[in-house]
Amino acid sequence: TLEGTMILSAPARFGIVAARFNHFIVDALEAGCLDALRRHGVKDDAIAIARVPGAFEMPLVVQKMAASGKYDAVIALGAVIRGSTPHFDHVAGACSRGLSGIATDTGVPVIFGVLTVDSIEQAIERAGTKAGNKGAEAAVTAIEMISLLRGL
Ligand code: INI
Repeated sequence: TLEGTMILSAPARFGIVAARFNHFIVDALEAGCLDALRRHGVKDDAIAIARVPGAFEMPLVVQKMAASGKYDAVIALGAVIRGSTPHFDHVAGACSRGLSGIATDTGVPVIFGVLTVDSIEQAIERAGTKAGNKGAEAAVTAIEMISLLRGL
């Protein structure tokens, strides 16, 4: 059985792409992500954070980071919150579609830490309150994927 662990046997470098839109939520995801990486032994100089205007802009920057060869995993952090128009569907769809092929194209794990929710309350629940912190989960998922890929 080939399985990743949550322990990095050798140092790894992480790219984080964080959206400014809904920054109240995304800042909490980023804090959770950084906290989890640091508590798994990742040093600050092994983490680069790129900020993009919104989730729609994420795929291009994630793709550039993943293809650069500088990172062992790239974590996308954002929050797309449904409004009263179809805008949500375009932004969330473009973001998830755009991100989905990057890992297989580049061989670098891309972690989807983008909330797609119906309300601000649901976003808050997933950004460090009763449903945990999806940014922290994304960090641990990145570590697991790096570990798994190293063992294949
Ligand atoms: N961007 C988000 O990251 N989350 C949202 O909820 C959102 N909504 O709902 O509009 C959003 N829109 C901005 C979009 O990502 C682009 O930055 C913008 O359209 C410019 O291309």
